[in-house]
Amino acid sequence: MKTFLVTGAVGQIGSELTIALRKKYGESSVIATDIKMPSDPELRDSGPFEFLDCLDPHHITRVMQIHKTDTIFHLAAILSAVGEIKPNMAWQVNMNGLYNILEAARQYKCSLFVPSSIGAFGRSTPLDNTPQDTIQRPDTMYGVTKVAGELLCDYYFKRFGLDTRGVRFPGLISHKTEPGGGTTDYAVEIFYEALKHRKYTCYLRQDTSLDMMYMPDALNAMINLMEADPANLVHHNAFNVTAMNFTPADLAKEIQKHIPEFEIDYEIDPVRQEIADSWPNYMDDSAARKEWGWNPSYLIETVTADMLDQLSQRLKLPHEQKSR
Ligand code: NAD
Ligand code: AKB
Repeated sequence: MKTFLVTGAVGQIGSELTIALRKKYGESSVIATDIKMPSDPELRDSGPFEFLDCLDPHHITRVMQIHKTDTIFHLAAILSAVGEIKPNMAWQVNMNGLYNILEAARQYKCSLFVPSSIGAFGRSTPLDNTPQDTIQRPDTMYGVTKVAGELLCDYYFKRFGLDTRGVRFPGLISHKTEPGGGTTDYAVEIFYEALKHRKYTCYLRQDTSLDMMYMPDALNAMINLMEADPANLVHHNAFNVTAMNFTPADLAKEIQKHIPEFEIDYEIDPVRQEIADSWPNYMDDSAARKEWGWNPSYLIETVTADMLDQLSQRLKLPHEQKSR
């Protein structure tokens, strides 16, 4: 029986990945870890949880030894917008935390999944149909740590034969756990505000095009890549993956199909707008499709319908406020 360890398991991705792994591989096989205790009862009660700071290398190896870990999903990180407010913390967690995890994975011969991001690109990257292998000179601390992380994971694969794998995720949309301080968070916030107030003030310009993905597709990407036959992988880390791209105006229009009175206006946050303008409009993800069969299911129409449906049930909004 394989044992999985998830760092940052209380975050937007980890809270759903942990449950998905427990459903697939068994509840006791997945050790959720974070520096925050889980408040979601499903996450808290469905399997083991360990308090684990990825900045403490001895604690990482102790937890791995106790649980005889085979595979790590390393999700502990500081996202782009918070990273610009706290660049020092972003460096500490995203670089030193990753280094500690790589060393522990090397010591215990584990497979390791590490997500990168569209944030690993910058203004000098071709922003349309962004190639898999291209110029990467990001302007943010988040981006700097993501590029360095991609290179470090490739180094451990080439130098030590460590089975490191990863993708460059776009903005992720989900209804379970709210995002942790990124530039793409508007694409989640907008659904809460549409249901609660019929109005949303967006911090990005209406024509800001960014790649996006619904969480079920992101979970499949992580699990399928880790299960892929290594003989088929030309790349190992930082596969471009995307499912759709849209602007805030496109998403508002889609929401209006369900809530006709919904209104959007714009109050631009210069920091997040600057970041978004330096990220791809849309990426070429053909390497992921070819090497391990990446094939997303959700588009803007299906994401919008499902987000409104799931959130209106969970938020227990009065019936007349539910999406139609
Ligand atoms: P999140 O902010 O929601 O969660 C991160 C978790 O890490 C939090 O629960 C936090 O408590 C934990 N953490 C912070 N410092 C820690 C430390 N020192 N030790 C242990 N845990 C610590 O982030 P997320 O959205 O779930 O992102 C997970 C990964 O996926 C990150 O590497 C992120 O860059 C990447 N990613 C996310 C997105 C997205 O849209 N969510 C897109 C691209 C890439
Ligand atoms: C962020 O906006 O920081 C994340 C990401 C795309 O990496 N959602």
